Amino acid sequence: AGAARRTLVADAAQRTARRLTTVVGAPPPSEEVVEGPQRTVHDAEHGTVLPGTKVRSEGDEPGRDATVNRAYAGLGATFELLLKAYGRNSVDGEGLPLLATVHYDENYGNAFWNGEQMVFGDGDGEIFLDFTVPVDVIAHELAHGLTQYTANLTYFGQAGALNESVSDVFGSLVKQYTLDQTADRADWLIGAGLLAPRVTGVALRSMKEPGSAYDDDVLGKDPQPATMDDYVRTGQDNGGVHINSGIPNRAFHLLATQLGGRAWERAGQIWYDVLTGGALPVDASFADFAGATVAAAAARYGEGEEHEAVLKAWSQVGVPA
Ligand code: ASN
Ligand code: ZN
Repeated sequence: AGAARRTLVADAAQRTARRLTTVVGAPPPSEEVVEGPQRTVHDAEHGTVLPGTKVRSEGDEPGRDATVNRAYAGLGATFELLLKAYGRNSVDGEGLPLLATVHYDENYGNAFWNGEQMVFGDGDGEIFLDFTVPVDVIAHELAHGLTQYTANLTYFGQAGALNESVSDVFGSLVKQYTLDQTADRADWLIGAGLLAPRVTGVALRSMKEPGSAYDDDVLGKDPQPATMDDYVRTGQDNGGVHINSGIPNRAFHLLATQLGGRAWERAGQIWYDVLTGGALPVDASFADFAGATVAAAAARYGEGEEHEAVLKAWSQVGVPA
């Protein structure tokens, strides 16, 4: 069954009807049935043992811990974008259960995907607040799972910066989808609301204006370049994966705003097609990725405005496509 034919069966009555048709020997339904997310949120209780204590399972009512509830909702929002926009059943396409741990360690100023689950720190309250606050940060971590199960981009150098950028792209798209924002109305920030009040800055990163997210005594200045002219060669950060991701991030922003409308529709579809298309090498360079987006745009939409806009966006950031 094609992606468009998948259906979300939410209510028990339909499930019962399906069981009954099976009992009387009717052929199984030809459509793949996606049941919805299977979320579990655990609490590390400020330790580092994973996954920690289970505190909320799929279908449970919200509890008293807002961090748990935000993580649960963020996993749901990411699952929903993947399903509704791209017909994908969870990050692996096969209904992978989504597992998150909150309250990881003491004053932990980060969040990550460990290859199997998401992990969120509370921040120290001085520089970072709770990492479950921005939905795009939750979706960013989950998108590392999506990349792992698809293009599997190596987490180093340009491929690593593409891996990071893909997480920012789908992180931002989940936020835009949740708010039903068009590309021109979105803030294109990653981690807005995450910086403590005393930090001079607005977010972790800006896809629209890389390098402008913060400029602070403690954090320093946002090191992201906006074009290849300012590409950073460094041995830090796996070869600058969180730095040079500014370049493909801005290419996506330029494409989405050039096309207009909802960014997860055409721009997001092109990026999703590249990620899942099976033609991208795991050690892809920016130019490899750019070329793949041009080919994906032409394959899905023909050589019209989408194809033109993709070529223009990469040229604006100095990447040959
Ligand atoms: N929050 C970071 C990220 O997801 C953690 C890391 O450096 N991998 O990119
Ligand atoms: Zn990341």
